[in-house]
Amino acid sequence: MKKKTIEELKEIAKDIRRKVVTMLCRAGSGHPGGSLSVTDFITACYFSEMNLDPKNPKWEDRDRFVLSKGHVCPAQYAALAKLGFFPEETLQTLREEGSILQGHPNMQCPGVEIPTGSLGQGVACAVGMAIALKMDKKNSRVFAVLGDGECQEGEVWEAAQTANKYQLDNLILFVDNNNLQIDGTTDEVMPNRDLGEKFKAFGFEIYNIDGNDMAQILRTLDAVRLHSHSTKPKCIIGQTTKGKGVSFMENVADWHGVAPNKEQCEQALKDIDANYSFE
Ligand SMILES: Cc1ncc(C[n+]2csc(CCOP(=O)(O)OP(=O)(O)O)c2C)c(N)n1
Ligand SMILES: [Mg+2]
Repeated sequence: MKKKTIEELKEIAKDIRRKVVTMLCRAGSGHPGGSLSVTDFITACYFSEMNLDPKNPKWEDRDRFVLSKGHVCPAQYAALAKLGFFPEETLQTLREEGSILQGHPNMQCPGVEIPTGSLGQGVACAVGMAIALKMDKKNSRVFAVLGDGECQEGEVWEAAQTANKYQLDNLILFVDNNNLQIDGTTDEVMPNRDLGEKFKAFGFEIYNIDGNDMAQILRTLDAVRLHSHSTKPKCIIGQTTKGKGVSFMENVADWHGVAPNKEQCEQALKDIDANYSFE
């Protein structure tokens, strides 16, 4: 596949944001804030970095993507549909009974590797996948996305210890560091600053970036792939904005798990089209 330009990837991210707000508005429920903060990283992974075959989702040599903060699956679903894992019309069935697109990802959805939603579990599964790939002498890599609030879960650190023990250089974590969780800032609820230092202490190679800057994300993924010669597992700490790209959602904790109504959706689409808060 021809490498996409930064501008093309930004356009894809924009379209994913549009799809996220439209899907949530239609469903009347879901999690916009954390879906919009992680959209740029998801776009870079799916449309530039990972080896996948949408026509053969279980291809043995594929890279694995684990959305450990599973509540933001609308962004993942939009990416999978755009790639052709399933028809784009299916996005309109988000959260309907019987749909393959439930409020948290499950394996009825082509491209989903493991059901997630119980915070902390996805990253532990990602570690298991990375170990299995090494045992099978595969070159595939595992990309896992965590929330900063999720990093309050003990299981995250059990997984991190294990990744260090087995020197899982095929594991790339992305922490979507948007400083907010379900009902407030991480500082208010359970302070856990300096996540980079914490993962470093657990044996990871750390990359601190602006997680909503496509150019920085791509440079970092290049650096991980081309220039990292250590056997350490990798962790990208992406500083992001919850609700990124929608004026009235940015940095507002209340937009964690509420869907926009029709008028709000229209405004959100206008903001996204106008590249609100992007240069
Ligand atoms: C084990 C577990 N406890 C609680 C929840 C409820 N819950 C869903 S999202 C969320 C906040 C997550 O915050 P963060 O990881 O920062 O994700 P963000 O939405 O900010 O991206 C919580 C507590 C859950 N899904 N799993
Ligand atoms: Mg958060």
